[in-house]
Amino acid sequence: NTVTDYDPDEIERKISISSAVCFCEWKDHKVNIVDTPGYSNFLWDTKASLRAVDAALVFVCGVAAVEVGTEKVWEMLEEHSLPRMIVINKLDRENANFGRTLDAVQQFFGRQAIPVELPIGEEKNFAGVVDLIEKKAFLFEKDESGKMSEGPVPAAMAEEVDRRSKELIEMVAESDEKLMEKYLEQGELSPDEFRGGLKRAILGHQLFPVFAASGLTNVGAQPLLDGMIAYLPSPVERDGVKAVVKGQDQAIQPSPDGPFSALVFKTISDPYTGRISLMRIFSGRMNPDGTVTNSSRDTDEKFVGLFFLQGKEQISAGQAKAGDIAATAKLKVTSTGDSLCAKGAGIAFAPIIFPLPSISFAIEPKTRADEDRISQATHRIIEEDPTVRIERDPDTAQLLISGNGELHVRIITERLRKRYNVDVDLKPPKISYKETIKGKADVQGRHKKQTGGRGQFGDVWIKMEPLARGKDFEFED
Ligand SMILES: Nc1nc2c(ncn2[C@@H]2O[C@H](COP(=O)(O)OP(=O)(O)OP(=O)(O)O)[C@@H](O)[C@H]2O)c(=O)[nH]1
Ligand SMILES: [Mg+2]
Repeated sequence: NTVTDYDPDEIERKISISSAVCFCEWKDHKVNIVDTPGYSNFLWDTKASLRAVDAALVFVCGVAAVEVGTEKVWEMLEEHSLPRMIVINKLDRENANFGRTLDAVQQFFGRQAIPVELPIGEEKNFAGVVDLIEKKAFLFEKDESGKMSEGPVPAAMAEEVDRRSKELIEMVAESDEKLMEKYLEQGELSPDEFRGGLKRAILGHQLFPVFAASGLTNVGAQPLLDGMIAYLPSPVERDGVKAVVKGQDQAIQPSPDGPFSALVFKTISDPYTGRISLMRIFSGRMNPDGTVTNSSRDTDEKFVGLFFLQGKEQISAGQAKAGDIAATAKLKVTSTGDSLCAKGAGIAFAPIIFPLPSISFAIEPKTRADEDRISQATHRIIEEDPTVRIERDPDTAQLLISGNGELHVRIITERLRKRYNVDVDLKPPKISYKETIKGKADVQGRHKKQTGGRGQFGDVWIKMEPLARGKDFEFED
């Protein structure tokens, strides 16, 4: 979170509010990472980010185990059919317990969540991991440097390691009929058969390998990265991405040699740099400047500048290609969810569907100056966060702000103040009560006035009854 939770609100509240992108290089591979929020108010951003990735790591706390956010994210991952790995993290904490957390994980996500590592030591003595595939131990320095050394499996763990390792082999065999036959015939699988089977089962989301780690004390990162490289799909290993090409359904093959196509999955609206569009490139290459087509809006878009993001830091890129997550600034017409492609290629990906807001407040600008600035500021906020709505209620004339929860709305109003110098009060919205006729009634009213001269007399009969819902009103004379 030190690189990706860079927003002052994230630092202050110690939670991720917005997805952020970073990358690392590991053994000749580039790993693009989108760090997504886990708190329910901000999961819309997590969902949009899933369109940009090929696999997911689900972090589960070794104390709190499966939380509401974990279950919600899991549902999204199922919906997007993404391969995933599970990391039981924070194993250094008091009361952390790998076995108990694993039980909870399996209870929610099935026995397909299968450990490929076991922790060595518990709580503050959590010192490393045993790799159940290689049957090796990796021990980490106590100084949190992350320095690692390899050694034999500790004798006290040998029995459990054998048992868990056998379970893993059986699960891999079960995931594939041919492997099962071999396993039953030979009583074992060769290392190649096993690794190939494990990778296929992970890619097909039949198995979810479970790792052990502590981010804080820097234990377990290298074996996890090795596992990611070995068992998660590289961009070219994923299936073609569904798209509409010139009106026809087609799968876009993830090749750098195809025509350029990308999906803008996020927009950052920075008061200083302006608008930054983050995109996942699905095919082809992108150079630092040029003209592409925004196929969602059927218009050309010029861009100048291409960079990779390391948290908030922009690193200029000479070229980006299929598989990359790249960014460019100051696009004119493009917003989150739009598809970009090479001119004439006509490639459009499905738009990103955002949830409707669940809570509304009335916002009242504090001064006349705040009122003057609010419209432009809210425009910038919505650019970045398409789940926020700001509109006037025609019945009460109040300006309403709607979002995905109270925290979400509060953070937006803080942003209005800090970034755009617009001070507002939040109030509960007025409710405009509406009347309807629910029952039947016959009423009569009589008017009589006789004060000399001509008298007045009126006799009114009214019959009222409801029409079917949605049929509006009908007057019969
Ligand atoms: N003891 C311990 N604390 C940790 C570890 N990893 C993270 N934390 C602490 O847990 C808190 C949350 O960590 P984050 O990395 O922000 O967690 P997150 O899953 O990104 O949270 P959201 O993005 O807000 O959902 C912070 O206070 C961290 O310092 C760990 O391995 N051990
Ligand atoms: Mg976070």
